[in-house]
Formats: sequence, structure tokens, C-alpha cells
Amino acid sequence: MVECDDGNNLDGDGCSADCKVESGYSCTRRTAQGLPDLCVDVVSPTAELHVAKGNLLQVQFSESVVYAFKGNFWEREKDRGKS
Ligand SMILES: [Ca+2]
Repeated sequence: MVECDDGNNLDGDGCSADCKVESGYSCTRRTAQGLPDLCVDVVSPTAELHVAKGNLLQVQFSESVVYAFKGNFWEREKDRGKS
């Protein structure tokens, strides 16, 4: 049974190659408008914070993410004390 049709045969974009809605996605049928279905990621990833040897801070996400640094909070030990 076709659950979705986003006009391609690719997995990982919300509608699988075998036309099933992928986990964490919601698809809107747009057949009536003559358009491919629109699938969106509806589940936010989870994050785990780890502090490793040498005070290395690691953040591990449950899925691929896009991230952006805002503001000036990124400081490395060797940069401290410099003006
Ligand atoms: Ca697809």
C-alpha cells in the first residue's frame, strides 16, 4: 500500500523508496494539486552530553542536525587571557 509519494525513490527524506512514511516524519498528500507529497521531520533529535578525558566536551545527537553558534561563548583554554 502506498502511504506517500514524494516523487522520488530515495530513503531518508520522509517517504521511503517503497512509499512508506518513515519514522519521525509526517507526510501531507498533495495528489489533488498535482504535486508530490510533502514530508517533514516532526520529531526533534535528542542530545547527550559527554565530558571526556582532557575536559573534552562532546555532544552526541540521535540524528543528523544542523547547528549554528550564536554569540561569543566559544572559548578554548589556550585563548583565555588574550585580549
Ligand atoms: Ca523519498
